[in-house]
Formats: sequence, C-alpha cells, structure tokens
Amino acid sequence: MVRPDEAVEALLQEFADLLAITDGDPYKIRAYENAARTIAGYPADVSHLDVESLREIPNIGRSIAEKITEYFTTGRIEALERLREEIPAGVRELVKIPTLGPRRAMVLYTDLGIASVAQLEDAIQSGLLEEQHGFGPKTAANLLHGIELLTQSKGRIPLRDALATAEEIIVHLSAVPACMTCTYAGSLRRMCETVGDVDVLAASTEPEPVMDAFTRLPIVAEVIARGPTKTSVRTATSLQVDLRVVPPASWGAALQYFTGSKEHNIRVREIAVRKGLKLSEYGLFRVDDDSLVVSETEEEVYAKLELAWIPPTLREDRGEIEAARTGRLPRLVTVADIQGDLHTHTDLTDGAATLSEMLAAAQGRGYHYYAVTDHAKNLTMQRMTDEKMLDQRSRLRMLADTTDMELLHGTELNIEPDGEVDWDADFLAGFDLRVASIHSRFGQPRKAMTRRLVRACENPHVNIIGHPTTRRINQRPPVNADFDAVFEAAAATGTALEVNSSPDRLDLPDDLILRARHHGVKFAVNTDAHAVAQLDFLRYGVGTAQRGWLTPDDVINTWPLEKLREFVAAKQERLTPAGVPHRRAPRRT
Ligand code: DGT
Ligand code: CA
Ligand code: CA
Ligand code: ZN
Repeated sequence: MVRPDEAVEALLQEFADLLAITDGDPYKIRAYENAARTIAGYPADVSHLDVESLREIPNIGRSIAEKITEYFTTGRIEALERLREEIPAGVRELVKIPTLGPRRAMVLYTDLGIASVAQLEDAIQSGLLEEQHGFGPKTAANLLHGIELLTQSKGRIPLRDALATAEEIIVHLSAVPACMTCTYAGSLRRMCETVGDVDVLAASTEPEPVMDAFTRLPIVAEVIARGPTKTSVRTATSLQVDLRVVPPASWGAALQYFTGSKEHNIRVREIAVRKGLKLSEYGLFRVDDDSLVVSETEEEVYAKLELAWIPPTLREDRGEIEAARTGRLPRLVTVADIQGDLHTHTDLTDGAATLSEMLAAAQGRGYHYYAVTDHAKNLTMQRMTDEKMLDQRSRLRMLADTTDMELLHGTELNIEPDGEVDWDADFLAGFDLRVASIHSRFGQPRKAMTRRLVRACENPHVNIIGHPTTRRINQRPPVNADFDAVFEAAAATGTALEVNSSPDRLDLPDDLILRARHHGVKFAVNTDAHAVAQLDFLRYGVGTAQRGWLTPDDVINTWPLEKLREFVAAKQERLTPAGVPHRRAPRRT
C-alpha cells in the first residue's frame, strides 16, 4: 500500500521535475524538491493535517501546504494536472534518462520534435543529433549510455520498496491459521540492491487458505497465475510477487533453493552430486535409493554437505563455498554492531529535523556516539557560513549533558574538481571528524576523477569519503574513476570509505566493497540521514556491507570511540608534519 506521505512525496517530486522541464524558477523547483524530501522523511501521516499544521513542517510553505490539502480533499492537484497536459508523456520519459537534463529534453522536443526514448535513440544513430548545437559525438555517446541504463533498470525494483511490500505480505499471511511459517527468499533475502521479483515462501499442510489469503491482499492488483503450490501476483506498484507453499518438512530445502542465487545453488548441487546425493527444493536425497537424508532446516542441508551454514548475503558464488568448507566464513557486521552514525544532517542545511530531534532519535537507537555532519560552505545552495557552523558546534557541546551518547561535531565537505575541499586547515582542524563527498562535476574524465578522489584521501583532515561513486540506483551512473587507485590511496592514508545506506545510493556497492577490502581499506556504514525516519536506512547499508564480506573489524563505526578517535588522529599526525599546517603527502605510484 502506498502510504499517504509517499503519494505526496511522489507528486511534489513530479511537480519539481515538470517545472524543471518547463524552464521554471530554480528556487521554486528546489522548494518542491525540498518539500518532497521533507515529506518523505516525515514521521507521521500528513493526510489529516490542515494547511496551518502542514506549514509547521519545515520546508512546507503556504502554496505547497494548499496543494497537499487539495490532493487529500479532491484526489488531484490542479496545477500539476495543467503541467502534465503541457508536457507530453514521452518527454517526461526522456527526463528519466540519467545523462539528459530536463532543459535539454525540452530542447529536443521543441527543436526536433523528439518525444520518446525510441525517437531519441534513432536521432542519435542517424546522426541527426550531431547537427544540433550542443550535442557533439561525446554527448551522443553519453546519451546512448544513459538510455542503456534506463532500459537495464526497467523492471528491477529498489531493495527498500520490495522489502516494505514483502514485510507487509508476511504480516498478513502469518496471521492465516493454516500458515505455520512464512518468510521472503530470493534476491531480497540476499539483500541485493534491486530485485526482479519478490519470492515469498510459506510452510503449510493446507496450501488453499494461504493462497486465498494471498490473492485477496489489498495490495494485489492482478493475479498472474494461480496453482496449488505456486501463485504469482502483481501489486499496484507493478511488483511481481511469487508465493510458494511447501510442506513444513521440506522447509529448509525449499528455503535454501529459493534463496539462491542460482550460481550458488549450482555449486552446492555439484557438491551433493559428488557425495552421491541430490538436492532439490524438496530435500537432500540419496541417489541410489531415493531416500530422504534431510530437508527440515537449512543448517542440516549445509551440514550434510560438510559446509557451515552460509549467510544469505554471501550466497553469490564469490568464494563463500570454499570458506564454508574450510571454516573461514567471515563474522559479518550486523546492525547491532554499529555503535554510531558518522554522516547525518539537520535543518541547518537540507535536513528536515532539528539537531535535538535527530539526537533524540539516535539516542533511541542506543548509539554510543553520533556525528552531526551538515554540508560545508562551498555547496552554495546550502548557504552555510563559518558562523552557523561554529554556532551549531556550541549548541552541540551544550547538549552533551542531555544525552548518554558522545557527540561528535563533523561536516560533509565538498570534493572540488581538483580534489581540494572547503575551508582552510585551521578551520577543518576544529571538527571532530570530516566526511568529504563529490557533489558536482560528476562527468569528469577518468584520470581527473581518479586524481580528485586520491587527493581527497591524501588530505590529512578527510576521514571518510562519502558515497564514493555518487551513483544513484536506476538514476545516475557511478563516476568514472580508477577505483583500485582510489582504494590504494584510502588504505595507505587511513581514509575510510563510506557504505552509504540511503536505499537509492548503497554506495560503495557490494562489488566495490569486496575490491576495496582486498586493498586493506576501512569502511564506515552511515545513513546520511536527512530526517529522523532515515536513521532506519542503516539496515540497507549493513546488508550491502555484508554482501561485501565486511566484519566489525573492517567498519570503523563498530569500534569503541577511543579507537575511532585514534584512527582520526593517526591520519592527521602522519600526514601533517609538525608545525606545517597542511602539506599534502607525496603521491604514491
Ligand atoms: P531476481 O528475482 O531477478 O532479483 O533474482 P532471484 O535470485 O530472486 O531469482 P528468481 O526470483 O528467478 O528465483 C528465486 C530463486 O529460486 C533463485 O535465486 C534460485 C532459485 N531458482 C529459480 N529458478 C532456478 C533454476 O532454474 N535453477 C536453480 N538452480 N535455481 C533456481
Ligand atoms: Ca526474485
Ligand atoms: Ca521469482
Ligand atoms: Zn550527506
């Protein structure tokens, strides 16, 4: 079910997108984007609020508040409908191409009449686009790549959306008396960043009532196929959900089978075959007389194959089978291991909640420490000043007595195209901790981008590189850089790389985490929360960290505060020669 707040978020974002296409006022566009983000992070249902109460929410002015109430009373927003009419659906589709901005999409439409992704592809291939000012061969190649990204992402649903749907389904099915156990399997259980479909597994001796309950769920828009043990449906948000009902005695074998991955299962079945056994979703059987060996739990299945039980997040055939055979599986980092968040925002910049609201929520999670890292001054949209930052610091220091957490005052610096960051060394030294991220010029060529990230690592004051690839899942490709060179620099300088938990980032992604870990890099699993509710994003980051084989030792924010402070101090001492405020370490080759 789409929560009312999510519906409003989507409408406000669409409004901002459409304004951008029609060359709207940048401040107005930003106002709608900020409002969309604020509503997304708002902890309560906004559907019952009147205009005055809505206006008490940060970033919601009168005009936006009125549109929200208009939506809840009439089911539509008149101004949005007008914009929708003005801009053909095909042009709105064009805007979704990650490398094409709204402005250029509109130029394509007005100048060349291009009103769909297919027409754009034709125009590029026929060379028509190159004749147009501002669309050189390089831009055309970028666009083709963007179109490719858009087509690839079609149909794959982000982890967070799939998880929310799956959890809702499981709550409902678990309430059915005939259902003994129920859980999700497939790529979702493996915490993949996107999923093709959701696989739900239920144990029952009586599948009928479970299937009935499933097909009657309010979120089901269409029943694709219904059978005695397997039913597939599509939700209102176009997500396919497969339900399989298995006898309780087959639970373990079925769960193992439907969790996958396919590649992992193939390897496990090969091991079975070598032992004269055969593994299916019904159980592990002897080949000679078809007798059942085990099937009730996953642990038993793996144990009979002389393997330790393998956490689902590792089941990708990336070395986990050898590790399980030789007792070398990593002790994976968990949500409970995280001692504090090291990248968070407040309403001093683009966050939705105040400092004390964020602190109270963090305390509620039982953290031992917590860093506030609002945006630094070079990101001009955020209007940060030295005074505002210092004032926040004194407020934070004064709040120290009100909480059991150790409060760290940090900032999120901007890595400029040349690798420099905001502020001078003296001002930087005043923070307890500094995250540095790329927020501009994502399209730099590979060499320059690599140099940019390496130089940021070499800065003695940069402790964590935030969302290192800057990719946005299904929306923006990663920056082009020699990441092995970046990992080497991060490891050598004592710079942690972030695993950003925001579900549309998950950055670093799992494959790059694996590579970075081989270089000896340390990591920080942070939420980058811009609202109280976003502190809960941690689970997605931890899932991604697990897929990258990270242990608590690899993750600096599982460490006790003393060790974390030493990590920060050691870099500064090593790279800043005594008496010289800020000299860059020599470049490694
Ligand atoms: P997805 O849905 O594309 O994100 O990825 P999965 O891994 O959830 O794949 P899905 O939904 O097609 O199937 C769920 C699991 O069932 C899969 O991970 C392994 C198992 N499975 C399905 N079909 C096959 C198959 O033909 N061979 C093997 N070995 N396993 C299969
Ligand atoms: Ca699936
Ligand atoms: Ca499936
Ligand atoms: Zn941030």
